[in-house]
Amino acid sequence: MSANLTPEFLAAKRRHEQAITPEEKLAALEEMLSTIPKHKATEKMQAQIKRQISRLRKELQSAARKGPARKEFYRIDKEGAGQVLLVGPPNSGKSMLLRSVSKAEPEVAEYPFTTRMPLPGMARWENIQVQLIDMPPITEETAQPWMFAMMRMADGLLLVFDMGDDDVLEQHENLMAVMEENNVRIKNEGERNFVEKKAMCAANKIDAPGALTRLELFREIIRDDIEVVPCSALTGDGLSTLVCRMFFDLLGKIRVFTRPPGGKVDYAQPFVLDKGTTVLEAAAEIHKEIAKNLKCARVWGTGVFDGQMVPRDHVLHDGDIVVFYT
Ligand SMILES: Nc1nc2c(ncn2[C@@H]2O[C@H](COP(=O)(O)OP(=O)(O)O)[C@@H](O)[C@H]2O)c(=O)[nH]1
Ligand SMILES: [Mg+2]
Repeated sequence: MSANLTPEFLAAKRRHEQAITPEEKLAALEEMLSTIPKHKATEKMQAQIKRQISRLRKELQSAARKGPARKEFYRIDKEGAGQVLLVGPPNSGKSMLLRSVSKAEPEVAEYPFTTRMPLPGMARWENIQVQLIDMPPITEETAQPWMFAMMRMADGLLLVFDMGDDDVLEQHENLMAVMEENNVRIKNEGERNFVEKKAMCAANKIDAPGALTRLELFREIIRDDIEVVPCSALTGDGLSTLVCRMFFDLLGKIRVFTRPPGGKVDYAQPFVLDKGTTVLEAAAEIHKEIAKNLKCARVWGTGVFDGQMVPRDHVLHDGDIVVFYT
């Protein structure tokens, strides 16, 4: 049965799909109702639109009763080695990336603006854990203050771009412009005058036709201090590298293991520390009492011979095993 939907109706329907606020959705639904051809074939649809309208009106009324509209604000408690926000244009594969590296199940779809709210998931690789937060797309039209507030709270940003899209260079330029307008800058080791965030880039959809050529062009325009990791959320290529690089480079972490004198090392339970942490600082992070009474330590790992006695200011490396003596 053909419903003979008009272009006006289809345009309103598209607006509804892309609407983010309840007000925008309501306006689009009302337009859909007024433009839908009124005949037998569309009765079901008409009824459905009416139901959606009345539900939204109710929602808006009860929100209004609760006083002046509260500014949207989200706070997601940090877990794992650090919190990394997935930032990018619509459809670059942010949600699919999160699905592929964690147990979180954000909606993935080929139309834009599927994601409306931040959604966390834990990316795991071996004993590494990084908290990722899926976000709505960031564009001139959709940017909202809460998105930049979340960027400021995060430990790092993962810029996700679509190497399958011919517009990727323009999308990159737009994203940088919108972030700049909202006072979020990407950290440059040389510049110190701004509130800045560290960022890395996932060059996603590397499986798509022509992606490798676009990747070359993309590398030419992206700031050269931003690490680019080619990957595919679809095939899984590059994802373990991505999680590792986020841990070591973006968050700047290392894993250190301790062993009670005479005991065994538990490799599943690393202590996650900042790069550059000394033996004394590590002791303080692990247990205040140990640091207070620390006499010396032995280290197995990088730059030492096995079990070497080291001073308290010895800098630890990823994978080091430390035995503290108090
Ligand atoms: N070929 C390919 N398609 C992908 C990849 N990642 C995501 N997609 C597709 O791109 C579309 C948008 O994905 P989604 O995760 O919803 O994008 P988001 O808007 O950035 O969250 C969906 O149709 C996905 O199936 C990828 O690595 N390769
Ligand atoms: Mg999404």
